[in-house]
Amino acid sequence: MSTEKSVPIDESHARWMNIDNGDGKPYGDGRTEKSNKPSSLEPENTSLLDGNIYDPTMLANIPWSQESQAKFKPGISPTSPGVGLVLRPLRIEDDQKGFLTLLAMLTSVGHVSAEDFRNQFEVMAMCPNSYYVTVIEDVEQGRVVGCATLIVEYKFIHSAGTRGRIEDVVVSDAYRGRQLGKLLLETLTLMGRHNVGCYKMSLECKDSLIKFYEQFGYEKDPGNNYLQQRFKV
Ligand code: 16G
Repeated sequence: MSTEKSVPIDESHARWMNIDNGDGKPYGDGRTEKSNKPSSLEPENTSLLDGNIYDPTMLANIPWSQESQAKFKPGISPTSPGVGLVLRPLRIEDDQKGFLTLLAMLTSVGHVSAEDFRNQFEVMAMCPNSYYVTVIEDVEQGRVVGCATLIVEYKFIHSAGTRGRIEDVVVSDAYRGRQLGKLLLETLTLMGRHNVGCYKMSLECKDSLIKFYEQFGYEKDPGNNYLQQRFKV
């Protein structure tokens, strides 16, 4: 996996994007009329990434060093997250495995139909190398018990660099104490830094969680603030 700043578009994503769409330009973020969607995004073609939101080999290629390993007692890793557990990209059927219920432990999920889930999944999957929605599944239970997302933004600044954001980190209450939040954070931070080549990574969190995120190198940026406004949708 490349550690260069510019992220190569892997072949499967190039096919998702249908880059060769006639005018030589890639499609946008997919929020276009259905008729404008590349044919590779039609439901029968969701198998291009075999139902995954991103290429699972990304996870096998994370440089899990001694330093990372030292943070976990007992030792776990992206490829070995614990007995009966698998760490993997979000899959198109994960709404059936409690993914949305898990997110509801973080914030309001609202009404998301099966079609809404699928549409949103496909929009994300066709943005190349951008939405690394990652889950931990309890395979025996067939339930998603933890999740976190690395979102990559493409910039003109910083030598046309990339910035990573960690979003929507949740571990089911029943699985607390198994280092799963730590595992997700270490995995996605390494992925953003080494595999994607982000020049910066950031996240938003409550005061009570600052200590937790500091373990992975995140720190307050004195003089900079997080501003927001909210809209009724
Ligand atoms: C937290 C999450 C953020 C999520 C937000 C939802 C992390 C690191 N931060 O800030 O990703 O989007 O909560 O809260 O997981 P909201 O519904 O109030 O925006």
